[in-house]
Amino acid sequence: MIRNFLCGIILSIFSIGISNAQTKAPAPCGPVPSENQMHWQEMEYYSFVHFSLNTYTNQSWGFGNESVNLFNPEKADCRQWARICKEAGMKGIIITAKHHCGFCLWPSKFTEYSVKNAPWKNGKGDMVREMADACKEYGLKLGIYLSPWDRNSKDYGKPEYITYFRNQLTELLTNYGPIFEVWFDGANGGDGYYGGANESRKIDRTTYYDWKNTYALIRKLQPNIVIWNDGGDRGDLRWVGTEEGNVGETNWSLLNATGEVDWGMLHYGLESGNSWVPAEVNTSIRPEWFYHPIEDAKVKTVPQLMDIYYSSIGSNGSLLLNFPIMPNGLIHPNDEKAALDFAKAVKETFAVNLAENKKAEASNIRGNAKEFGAAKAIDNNKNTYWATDDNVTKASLTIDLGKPTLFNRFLVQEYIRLGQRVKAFTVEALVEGNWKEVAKATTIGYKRILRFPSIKATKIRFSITDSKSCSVISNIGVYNAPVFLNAPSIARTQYGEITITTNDIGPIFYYTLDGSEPTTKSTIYNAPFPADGKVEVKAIAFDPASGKSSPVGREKFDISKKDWKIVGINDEKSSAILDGNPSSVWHQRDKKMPIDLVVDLGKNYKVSGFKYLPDQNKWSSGIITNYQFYVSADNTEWKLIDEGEFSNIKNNPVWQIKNFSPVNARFIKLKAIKNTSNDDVAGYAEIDVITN
Ligand code: FUL
Repeated sequence: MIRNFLCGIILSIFSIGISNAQTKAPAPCGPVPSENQMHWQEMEYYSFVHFSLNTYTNQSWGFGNESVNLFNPEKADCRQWARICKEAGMKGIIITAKHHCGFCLWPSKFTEYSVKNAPWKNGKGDMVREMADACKEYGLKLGIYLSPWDRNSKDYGKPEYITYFRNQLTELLTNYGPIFEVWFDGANGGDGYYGGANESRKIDRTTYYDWKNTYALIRKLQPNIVIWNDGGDRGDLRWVGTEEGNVGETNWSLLNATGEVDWGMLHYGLESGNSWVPAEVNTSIRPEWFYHPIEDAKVKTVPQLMDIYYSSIGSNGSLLLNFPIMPNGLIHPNDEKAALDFAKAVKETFAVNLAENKKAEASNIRGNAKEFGAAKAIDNNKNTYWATDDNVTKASLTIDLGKPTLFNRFLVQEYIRLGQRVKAFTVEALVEGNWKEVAKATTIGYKRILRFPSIKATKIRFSITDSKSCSVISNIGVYNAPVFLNAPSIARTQYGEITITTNDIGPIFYYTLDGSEPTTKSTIYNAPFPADGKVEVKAIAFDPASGKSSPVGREKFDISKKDWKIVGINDEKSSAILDGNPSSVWHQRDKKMPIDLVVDLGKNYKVSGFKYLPDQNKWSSGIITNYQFYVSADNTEWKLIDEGEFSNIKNNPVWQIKNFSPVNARFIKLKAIKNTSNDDVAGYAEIDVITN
């Protein structure tokens, strides 16, 4: 007996020895990341800072004629930005060295439109230098945003501009140490100052910048860099087609090296792609990219940021989260708090991997070799992996948690140095002897995290149900995340009825109408209630089971819309414009641009601004980019009060808010001059006014 046992041990040691000696690692499957892409992917989370002349003009995009004299951030402190990013768990910062307006945050030798002519530090300042130094001090990597579109340059649109652009790139990539990423915004060409020409200039973005040679220059100057470009010209990283903070549920890190890239490919990647082009999810901590004081109460909440976390880092993407810098040169305390609370929530969520070094077995192990065994997926070592035999594309791995354990998150990583393979997988839990599916998904890639309601189970089974090739899984994590409730949404109908809602299941709401912060002692919400006229509603969601409250949701409503009427339109569906519901929309499709929308406010008001919310649907149309705003006392004589553009409205279709000196108005007219698709459709989710 003992002899047999010993023989068994000797035999199995021998066979492991043989299989180890014979078992080769899997061959790469399709394209694989470069070393630079690999380093970038492992950074996972880093920030954008948006700072330029727009910060002083309350604009999203500068026209290019704004005065350099505006730039005087009296407290500018890149060390504050770096400290916050570091404490928030970020690994780098990308600074808007030059945004579309052309103003340079460094003293470029090639233009006068820069900090060297600004009052800040008497023209001796260099914000890119200060950023580089602060990054170094805090152990962060530095990235550069350089807008290809330059609305100030007289040469924009001509061949000379390419030399100018490359000269600026050379300055930035030579004088500020190692740069981890360079970011080329996709907004290109249109109206601008252009050295005084004040005209519209169009370029062909596929040929104008001669990216091939521009990329060669970049790689020569910074061999370890990754290049971001928004699709057409393949860099190392791709845009995900939205600025809302999410990538597709299916997310291949692949595209074709050449050819068109449509929205679907940006969002989902391309399963058959012949080039490694992973997704970077860029979004702002506030609705807009640049600082607007009106958004101080619109900073994303922890649950919103957690959602973004799962839809970016948890969906095989990286997360590039933006901080708008205030005119004084600092990050606003609300943004700092949100970023640090978010970091704390992430830390709490992933504090204990309940699967680490537990007992694990797999349905197939490559060559039966220990070095490819199930344990390699839960050994907390990113360089080892569980792999199956070459022909095995369906396989499962079961982890024994030892005792009934509560969990609600599943994390899995492929060893992407050998390519991305998995097309579909499921997660099951063993509850009282029965397997129950708790989650399923498609792709994995570098990292995939699934959420599901808490479940108590003794075992967890991860099954790959479809794959391009054998599986190569480097890491699995099982976690029990705390509850984070979303701030409730607050809406008001045209007739003054307030509704409070949430996507979370189960919580109750408390609210205030007097501006005070709501608590569980405030008024409880049972049903929609009337609150017309100017009022600020603040509400929290409260989960009685966990005793946790959500962040405060708040909405400020202006004058009553009860007596408002849309003038000259006979379609009753047009009431969607005033119904207070951001998801309902109405379009004018039977006219030629410019297209007017006239609203009768019912009586005379002192109006000091207006608000426009475009169509919020994914395949939206009629998004107005250029407008004129008129007022009238009698719907006959109109006075032009404001005109301009809703910058960046296509990528970021948030409320567009325009302020002006107060005027008397009984009728208002929003004239749509142009939309994002250059056709004759004007769409409106909501219209509102701001009164004194
Ligand atoms: C967009 C730009 O137009 C915005 O202003 C912002 O810089 C964002 C990151 O990219 O396309």
